[in-house]
Amino acid sequence: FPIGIFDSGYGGLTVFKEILKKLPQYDYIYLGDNARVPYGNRSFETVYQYTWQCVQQLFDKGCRLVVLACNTASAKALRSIQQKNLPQLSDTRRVLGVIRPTTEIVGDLTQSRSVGILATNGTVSSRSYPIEISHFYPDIQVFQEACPMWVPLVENNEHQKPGADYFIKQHMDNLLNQSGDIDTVILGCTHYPLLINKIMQYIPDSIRLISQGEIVAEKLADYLVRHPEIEGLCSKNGNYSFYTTESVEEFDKKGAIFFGSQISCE
Ligand code: DGN
Repeated sequence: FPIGIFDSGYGGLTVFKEILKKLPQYDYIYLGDNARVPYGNRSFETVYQYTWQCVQQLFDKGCRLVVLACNTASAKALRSIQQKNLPQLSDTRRVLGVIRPTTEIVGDLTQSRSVGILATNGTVSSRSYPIEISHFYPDIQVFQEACPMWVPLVENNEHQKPGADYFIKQHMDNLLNQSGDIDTVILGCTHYPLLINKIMQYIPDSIRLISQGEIVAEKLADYLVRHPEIEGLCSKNGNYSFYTTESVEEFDKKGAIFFGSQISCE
């Protein structure tokens, strides 16, 4: 069976790209819910409904393991899917998110024990990052900043233009003004790795920026080693395909910006 990768749109392609680099031997199906993106400002119930519908689509296409390569969906839908939906299914299905893998390693990265989170409104208001980090590392202080303008900047391909600087500086100032001790900042949204060069212009060199793609890929590889009963279900032909709930032409065009190479979507 292929491994499913879900995102509200294009953003998860930044994660999928790294998963493919690390684990090229498996088959994958990527699904972007571009018809209903962005999820960032939607309620818990709506994000849960949309995410579960898409996960079911991936199950219908044969996936037994699905990665929610979206922070907002991981923050607002993952727990309900794991606790409510999966136990009702007759066979083994697993759904994983991107927040847990990132929070697990943050304690190894920060010296000052002060960590910043940049994310959508939805992820910030869910408090998933501070809650998860406090489970693993009760000594770490977490400071959050929601950056609602950043996803539209990237989606409209404006993120490398001068207009983007205003919004990037504003949010970096807001985050760093919360504490002078922050030495590690997590890019807690799939779109933000595309802003990394600009973000670096507005922070001191001493601050480390963490993109999730590689971390999620690394943790997925670990997961498959630790769960041979799931790994054994995954087909290994190195094939992958893309699906969107919106325009195929648009996905091929914009998706390539996130994925870094040509896409042919269904
Ligand atoms: N993929 C979403 C996330 O990582 O939070 C960003 C896009 C969105 O739905 N707002």
